Order: sequence, then structure tokens, then C-alpha cells
Amino acid sequence: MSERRKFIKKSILGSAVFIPGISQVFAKQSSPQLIGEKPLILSTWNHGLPANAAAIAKLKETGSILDAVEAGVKDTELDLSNLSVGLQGLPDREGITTLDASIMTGDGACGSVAFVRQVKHPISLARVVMEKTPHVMIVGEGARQLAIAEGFPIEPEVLSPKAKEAYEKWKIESKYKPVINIENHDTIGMIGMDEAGNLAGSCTTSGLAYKMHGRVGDSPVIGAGLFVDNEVGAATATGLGESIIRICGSFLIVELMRQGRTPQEACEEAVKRLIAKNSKNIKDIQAGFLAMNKEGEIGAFAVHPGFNFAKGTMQSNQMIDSKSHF
Ligand code: SD4
Repeated sequence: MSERRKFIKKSILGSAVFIPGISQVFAKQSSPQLIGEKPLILSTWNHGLPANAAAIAKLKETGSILDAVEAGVKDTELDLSNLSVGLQGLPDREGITTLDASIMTGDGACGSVAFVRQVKHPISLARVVMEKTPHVMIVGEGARQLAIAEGFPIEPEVLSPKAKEAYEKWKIESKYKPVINIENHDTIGMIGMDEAGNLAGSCTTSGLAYKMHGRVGDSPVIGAGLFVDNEVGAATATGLGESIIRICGSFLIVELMRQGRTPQEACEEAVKRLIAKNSKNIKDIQAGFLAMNKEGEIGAFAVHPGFNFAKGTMQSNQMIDSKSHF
């Protein structure tokens, strides 16, 4: 039974009055969360806290939720301590760092870049694809050329000291094994809603560490790593991209919410589906989903323990632990 239904049942049993607008949420937090808090920003993992702060600051400055979700994850793209996002991220097995990113607004506009090198802010390049080209996705050298044409600085191709050290260690055994590993699962996915209920989302990553050259994950695939619909809500994903693409994870969650599931129920169903479709090696697969609906209800669920996310409003910014299937 879903947490929400449990809560409603408990309320009825305890003859407490169920107050619409209050929902019991899944997290470590024991206090119920107000729904309908707007603006609202959610983002994956610990780096979500500074990213949310940057997003809220941008929202205050320009009033645009699209600007906010771009600015939020740009903060993470520059975070030298993060080895899964930005040019400081861990490289592929050839020692080359390639980046994936996507951005989407609630009216269906979207853009993404994948397998792109030497661009510090792939999220801004994804926004260029969305706003200045007739396309949705541009990859590889084409994306780099677009960056040059648009005046993005092209960065030298050198690994960050931390990434270089990790890569040198990895090369000793050179095992290609996408296992659960916190370093492999640190992508930032951000979804946000402004006061008027307009939604937008962004997702950016250097992808799976030591991936095959040319490998692209879920993050730049609209519907897999990110999906946003102003009529319903938004969802984003983190974890092993292949498992998320197989179930069209973020699109699935938004569609389940459209059919009446709460964000929490939708995230749990997506994880169930992911486990069913990846059952052979599920112990080695981590994936987590994060969602919000138009009412400002939120949901999160992961395959294994360890996934957390940051929830930001005008008043607060806090980490919440997600529950998981296992
Ligand atoms: C990928 N989903 O490229 C990304 C990796 C990730 O946290 O989420 N890491 O498969």
C-alpha cells in the first residue's frame, strides 16, 4: 500500500480529519510535508543543496524556472569535488571525459547534447539546442562545433588531478563492470516549479565512469533521464543509464502521475518495472527516481539504499533520504 494511502487510512481509522494539502512522505523526516509549496526545486544527491540554492537565487533574479534549473546544475558542473558531472568527471576507458546533458520545459520544449568534449557547461549547450536549432539532440563533434559557433569557451582536454589518479588506478585492472559505486552515481537531475505552476528540468553528467568510448546514458535522453509536462509534473533519474533507458523511466513516471498515481507511487512503480526488466544483475544496478506533480507533492525511490535528494523552497533547503526497494 502506498504511503499516501496508508496515511489516509490511518487518518480515517484514528478518526483524524484528512486535510487535503498535507501528505505523509516516505523520507527519514518524520513530520508531514506541506504540499502546494511553490516555487519548489528538487535535485539529486548532496550536491543538490548548493545547486538548489543557485536555482532559487536565479529564480529570484529573473523569475524564470528555466533559467533556474539551468543555473542550478551549472553550479554542479563546476564542482571540482564531483567526479560524475562536468569536465572534472571520471573519463571513459580511453581516458577521455565526455559529457551528456538535457533540459526541458513543461510545454514540451527540450534539447540535449551527448558525448560532447571540452565544454564546461553542457547544460547551456543543451539549452542552445532547444532554443536555437530545429533539433532536440546533437552529439559528439557536432555538439562541440555548435559550442564553438555559439561562442562557448573550449577547454583543454586534461583530466582533473582526482580523475587522473582514479583513472590510473582503474587502468591497472581495466575491468569494465558497471557496478554500484557512489562515484558512478552522482549525476545531477533537477526539476522545478515556479509560483505559477510552470515546470522545467535539467540533467547533466559525465556518465558512467570508464564507459566505452561513445557510450551515452539516460541523462540526455528525453523521457529517460528527464521528462517534464506542465499538465502533470516532472521526473528525473540517476543511476545506471542503461537500466533507466530500458523502461523510459522519467516519461513512465510522468505518465503514471497523469493516470492518477502520486509522485511517490509513480517512482515506486518505475523501480518495480526497472527491476523486472533488469532482474539478472539487479544486485549490481543502482537507479533512483525523483518526481513532483503540479500540486507540489514529491516522490523518490531507488533500487538500493543510499539515494538522497535536496528539496529547496524560498524558505528552506534540506536533504531527504529516499527509500529503496532492497
Ligand atoms: C548515466 N545516469 O550516464 C548516468 C549516471 C548517473 O549518477 O546517474 N550517475 O548512466
